[in-house]
Amino acid sequence: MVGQALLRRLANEGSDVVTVSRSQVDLTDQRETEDWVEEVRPEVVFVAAAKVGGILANDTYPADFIRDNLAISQNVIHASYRHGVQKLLYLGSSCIYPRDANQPIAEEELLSGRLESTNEWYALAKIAGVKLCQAYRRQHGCNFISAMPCNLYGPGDNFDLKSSHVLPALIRKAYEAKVNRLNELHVWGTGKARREFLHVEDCADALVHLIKHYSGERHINVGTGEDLTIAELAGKIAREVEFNGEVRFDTSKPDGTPRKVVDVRRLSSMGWNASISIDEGIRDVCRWYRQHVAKTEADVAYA
Ligand code: GFB
Repeated sequence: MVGQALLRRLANEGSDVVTVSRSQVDLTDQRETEDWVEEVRPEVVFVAAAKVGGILANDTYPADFIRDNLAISQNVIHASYRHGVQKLLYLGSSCIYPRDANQPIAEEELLSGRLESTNEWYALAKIAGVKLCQAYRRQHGCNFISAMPCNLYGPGDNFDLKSSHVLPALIRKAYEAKVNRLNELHVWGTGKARREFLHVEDCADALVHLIKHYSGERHINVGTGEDLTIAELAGKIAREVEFNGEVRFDTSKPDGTPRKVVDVRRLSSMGWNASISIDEGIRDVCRWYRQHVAKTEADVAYA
């Protein structure tokens, strides 16, 4: 999702953009990654590739999340160093911060406390990626930077209910409930957990801003600086989809981190702020979902 958004964003920059699909190069494979970077010799690299998923996927497949993400980070960063990449931006996630970090979470909170147990494997791999960038900068003088976005969403998101994040999951559930004339929308957890959501087009724009204007060792938060409860999010999605039934909370499912809203003052002081509101973003993704994912006749009729 981030890679596709970056391609759309970079189309306005006049850059020669090179990509490679997962079927052609497995970034968890050191040899394949090194060979590809050596052949292409990019000047700039965005490391948006990762194994990602929502709370359930993270909790169910800890080995995949830590192994694949460590391997991708190490292979891409080392190959970029070996083959003279001039600038690299590594994408992390706000889940790298301690579960009970002070809110809004400033960059300095990294490694100040215990991680959230549902995603500590993914978080550890992402922290290692940030540290790799810092270490290659210190030892080899590489201009490698890191960005920590909050929860991302947008066109091209994953709508599979077992592996998706909350926003696409609730859009799908609300549509299916509406189309099948169900009375209830099932939301995991208590609904009280708070999350910050950034539209992927905003994220891509921020990443391009950072690659142009930032060259420091410190990772930089990327977000809107505003959050809402999962119950409020479910309400907004239900209204957008015109689902008029009841929202039910399944407290047998975990809430995860109680709150993670990032402090965006550093990025803001560099001249970048998010521009897509959560309401506009939900509308945009619902439209995208109707056009690209909803396939049943009833869905098409509703669209
Ligand atoms: O988006 P999500 O899976 O990821 O869940 P995290 C956010 C909140 O939404 C949790 C609740 O409190 C979930 O219990 N939720 C309610 C749901 N209904 C649903 C649903 O149908 N599906 C999902 N998926 N959640 C992930 C991390 O954490 O965030 C990753 O596991 C990564 O490592 C990513 O950092 C951005 O925000 O809890």
